[in-house]
Amino acid sequence: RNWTQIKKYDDILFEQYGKIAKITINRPEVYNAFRPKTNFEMLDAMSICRERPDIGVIILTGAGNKAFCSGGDQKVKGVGGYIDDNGVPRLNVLDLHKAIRSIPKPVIAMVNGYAIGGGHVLHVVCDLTIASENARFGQTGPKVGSFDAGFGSSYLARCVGQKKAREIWFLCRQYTAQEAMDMGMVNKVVPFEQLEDETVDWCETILSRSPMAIRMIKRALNAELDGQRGMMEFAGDATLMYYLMAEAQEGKNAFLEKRDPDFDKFPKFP
Ligand code: 1HA
Repeated sequence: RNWTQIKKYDDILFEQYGKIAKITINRPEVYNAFRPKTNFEMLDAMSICRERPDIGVIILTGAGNKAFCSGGDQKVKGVGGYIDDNGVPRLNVLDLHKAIRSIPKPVIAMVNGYAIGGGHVLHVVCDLTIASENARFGQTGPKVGSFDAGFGSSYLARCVGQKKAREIWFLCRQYTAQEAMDMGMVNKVVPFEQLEDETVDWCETILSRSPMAIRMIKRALNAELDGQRGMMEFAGDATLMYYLMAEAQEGKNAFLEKRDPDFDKFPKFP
């Protein structure tokens, strides 16, 4: 498969194949742990994906066959966060979580190995997860001095249930891909050699569906968990659809033409 580079970065690869974008954390020497720079680069790539009409779905993965992502890079963990190039402590992976939730296109985690700690949260936050048989899942926070009480807890519990979510966080054990699938946090498990083919196949099926319908479903499923912020995103898309209607155009045109709007001519539905 011929992936072409969209933009060059230091910590990630950012490529495209047809309407599919692929973001690959490219730090295999630390099992694709992220540092602040990695997250800034992924955020930049996500905003490019959001803007580009020729991209309909995004794959998130890790380089190599050992790890999807092992969470925050413990070598740069300082006091108050992960230290960036300017000495500022950051937890900017949380901004990536927000971007994954809010982009109106599906984001698929292609888990090719360990999804551990903050790397586990990353796959949880994605819309779908496809894993290879060698993948391993688990949280480590309470073992290494951390926790993610955001989507890494609340959305995890929506996926696997409250009891399992507490088990995952309290015990910090590792789970096989099959166990993760049985729990409801993985959509499909395939042999490693088939991982990309299977993921691209899922992407192409999604791409053949109505983008607006998929956008609204993602918004609605998010809104159920995201409170006022989720309603805002959902409502924003309702406004978008209203602006596409002649009824909304009539209001604007009447204002510009300095006349009263005539909304009577538009159909009323029961
Ligand atoms: O909790 C949060 C946050 C919460 C709120 C807001 C923001 C957050 C942001 C981040 C996080 C976190 O991510 S906390 C959790 C941090 N991550 C971990 O605790 C996982 C650490 N890694 C492991 O447990 C294991 O490495 C492993 C289960 C993934 C693999 O084990 P294995 O097969 O025994 O390999 P290992 O030898 O341990 O690792 C291979 C190489 O990768 C090692 O390098 P080497 O010593 O050979 O030079 C290892 O140091 C490196 N490595 C692995 N994970 C990390 C790492 N280096 C830096 N940071 C890592 N996370």
